[in-house]
Amino acid sequence: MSSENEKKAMSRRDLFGTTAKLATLAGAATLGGGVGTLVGAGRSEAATPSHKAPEVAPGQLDDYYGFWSGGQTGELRIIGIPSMRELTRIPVFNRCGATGWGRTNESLKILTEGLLPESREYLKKQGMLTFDNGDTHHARPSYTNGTYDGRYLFVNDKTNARVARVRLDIMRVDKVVQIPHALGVHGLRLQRYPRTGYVFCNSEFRVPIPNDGKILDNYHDYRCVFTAVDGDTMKVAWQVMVDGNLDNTDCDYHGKYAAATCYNSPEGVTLEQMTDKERDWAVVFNLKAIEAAVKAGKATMIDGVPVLDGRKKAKHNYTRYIPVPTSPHGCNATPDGKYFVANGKLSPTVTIVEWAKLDDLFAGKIKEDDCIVGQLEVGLGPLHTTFDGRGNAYTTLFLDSQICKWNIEDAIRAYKGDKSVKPIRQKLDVQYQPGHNNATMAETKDADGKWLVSLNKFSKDRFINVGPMKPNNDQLIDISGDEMVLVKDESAFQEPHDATIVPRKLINPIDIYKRDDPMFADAVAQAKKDKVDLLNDNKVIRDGRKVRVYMTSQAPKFGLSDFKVKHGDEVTVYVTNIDDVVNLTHGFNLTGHGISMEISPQATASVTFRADRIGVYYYYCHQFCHALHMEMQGRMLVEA
Ligand code: RUQ
Ligand code: CUA
Repeated sequence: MSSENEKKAMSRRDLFGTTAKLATLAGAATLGGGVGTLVGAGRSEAATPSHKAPEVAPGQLDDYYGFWSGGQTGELRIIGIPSMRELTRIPVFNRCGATGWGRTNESLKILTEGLLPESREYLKKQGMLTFDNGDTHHARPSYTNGTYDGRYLFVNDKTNARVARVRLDIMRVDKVVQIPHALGVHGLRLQRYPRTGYVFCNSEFRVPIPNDGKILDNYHDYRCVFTAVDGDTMKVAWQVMVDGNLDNTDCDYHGKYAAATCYNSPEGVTLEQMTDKERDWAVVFNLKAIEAAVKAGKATMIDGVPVLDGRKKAKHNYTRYIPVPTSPHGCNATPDGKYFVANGKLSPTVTIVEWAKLDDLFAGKIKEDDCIVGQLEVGLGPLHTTFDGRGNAYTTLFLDSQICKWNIEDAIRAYKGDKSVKPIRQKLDVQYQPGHNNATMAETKDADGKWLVSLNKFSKDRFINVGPMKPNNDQLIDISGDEMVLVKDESAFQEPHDATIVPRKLINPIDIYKRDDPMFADAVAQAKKDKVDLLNDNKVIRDGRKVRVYMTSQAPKFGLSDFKVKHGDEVTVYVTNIDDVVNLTHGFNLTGHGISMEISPQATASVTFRADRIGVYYYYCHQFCHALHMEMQGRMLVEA
C-alpha cells in the first residue's frame, strides 16, 4: 500500500474507532466500498510475532487435526496444529486429478445420487453428470454427548446448495445431499446432544417455493428455509420457512434448540432495501415442537419434504424472533452450554442470548428481548466468536483487523448495569480482515483453550508478491496464557472460510482399506457377477459393446501389460491395489483420455469411458511407488 493510501486507511480507521456507534448500518451501507473493503491499518509493531513459533521439529507429529474448509476450491484441507503444515486435502465438491474424485465411478455415484431431479435434468442438458465446483464454508465433525466422536465430518456447498458427509476413517466423502427449496446453503452446524443427529443448514437466499417461474420478480413472495438433514441417512428430515435471509446457525448442548442469525428482515433485493432497518433478528427453533408437528402431519409436503411455516405471521411455536442489531453474522454457542452469541457485523456489538430462557419464551412467559442477557461493544465488524473454555470469548473484528478477547460473565454483569466490570481483556491486531476464528475444541464441552486460528481474508504485505490475487493469511495464536500471543503466519489459497480443531486422539483414520469397504462395493459386486477374483485375476470381459477390464496393481506392475478394445466400446477399467503396505498408493492414468485416479492399498477403483480414439494409448501409474515406477505402465489398443 502506498503511504498515501495507508494514511487514508489509517484516518478512516481512526474515524470509525472514535465513532463506533455511528458505524452501524447506515454509515456502512452508504459507504459501500469504503467500509466494506477497507484493508487493515498498515503494519503494526504490536502484531509482529513476539514468541517463537511452536517447534514441531522434523519427524515430530502435531497435537491437533485442523479441518479447514477450502472455500471456493470446493475441497477440505487437513492442517496440523500447531505446525500449520498442510497434511492433506479431501476432495469434496471439486474435481481432483490426484485422486480421480469427480471422475471415478465410485465418486460419481456419491456426487450424483443425492442430486435433486431438476438439477440432474439441468446438468444432463449441459453434458454434465454433476456440478464440478463448490464453495465450502463450514466443516464440522460429528458429536456424541457434546463432544467430537470421530465418525464423520459434514460440510456445505454454498453455491449448489449441497451438504457432504466425510468418513473420518478414510477421509473421503461417502454421501452428498442437495437441499431442496434452497439456493446458497451457507450456515451449517451439527446437533451436539445426544448425538449428530441433525445437520442444520441455512439457505441464505430467498427464493420462490417452488422455483418454477410462476413467481419471478415479486420478491415479497420469496422464502428462506431452515433445514435439518438426518446425518445418518443424509436425507432431509424437515424444513422450516422463516422471515428474512438466514446467515449462520448453531445449536445448544441439550438437543432442544437451534438458532440462526438473519439479515435482510425487510426482505428486499437491493443493498438499500436489505439494510433499511435498525434491527434484524436471531431466529430460534424449538426442535421438539417442530418434530411433534412433523409427526402429527402438520407439515406441508413439498417435493417429498415436510415443510413447516415458521414465519412470524403464522404464529406457530416452531420459531421465535429475537431482535438484534441489523445484519448480524456469526452465531456461536458457548462451550459451557449456557449461551449463544450473535455477532453484530454492521453493529460493533455482540449480543448474548441465554438458551435456558427460551423455555419461558416458547411458554409465553417472557418476551423476546428478555432472552438477551448481554450486549457488549467489542469493536468494528464483529463476525465470529470462539471460546477458550475458561469463560472467555474471542471475536474477530473484520474492520478493525483485530481479535477482541472478552469475558462472558463480565459482559453479562456489565449489561445488568455493573459499571465496575471491564469485560474486554485484550485486543490483538491480526493481518488482516479476519473472518472466522476458531480455538481448539471450542465448539465442544471440552474446549481446551490452547490455540486459536484467525482466518484472515487479506494478507497484503505479509508474503512475497504473487500477483494481484494474494494468499489468505491463517494466523496461529497462543491463547493458553492470560494474553493472546501471535506465533505464526501461514499462507492459504482462496478461501478457508472456517476451521475446526480436534485433538489427534479423537480422530483415527485407517492406513489400509478393508476389502469390504462400501466405497467399492459396486465393483466387488460386478466382479462377482463376472466371476472375477479382484485380488488375483486379470481379465477382459466383453458384454456386447461393454467391456470390463479387471487388473491388479502391485509395485511396480499392473496385472495387465495391455488390453484390446474396439472403437466405440464402453470400457470400464477396475484396478485393485493388492499391495498390503502402508502408504503404497498407485495411480492409473490413461493417456489422451482425461483419466487419472488413485488406488490406495487394498482398494479397488474404477472408471468408465467410451473408446472413441483409435490407436495405441498408454496407461501408467502416477504415484512414484517403486524404483521401477516409470516402468509401471501398459497399453490400451483400440482397433477400428
Ligand atoms: S460465514 S461468509 Cu462462515 Cu463468516 Cu460464510
Ligand atoms: Cu505404482 Cu508407480
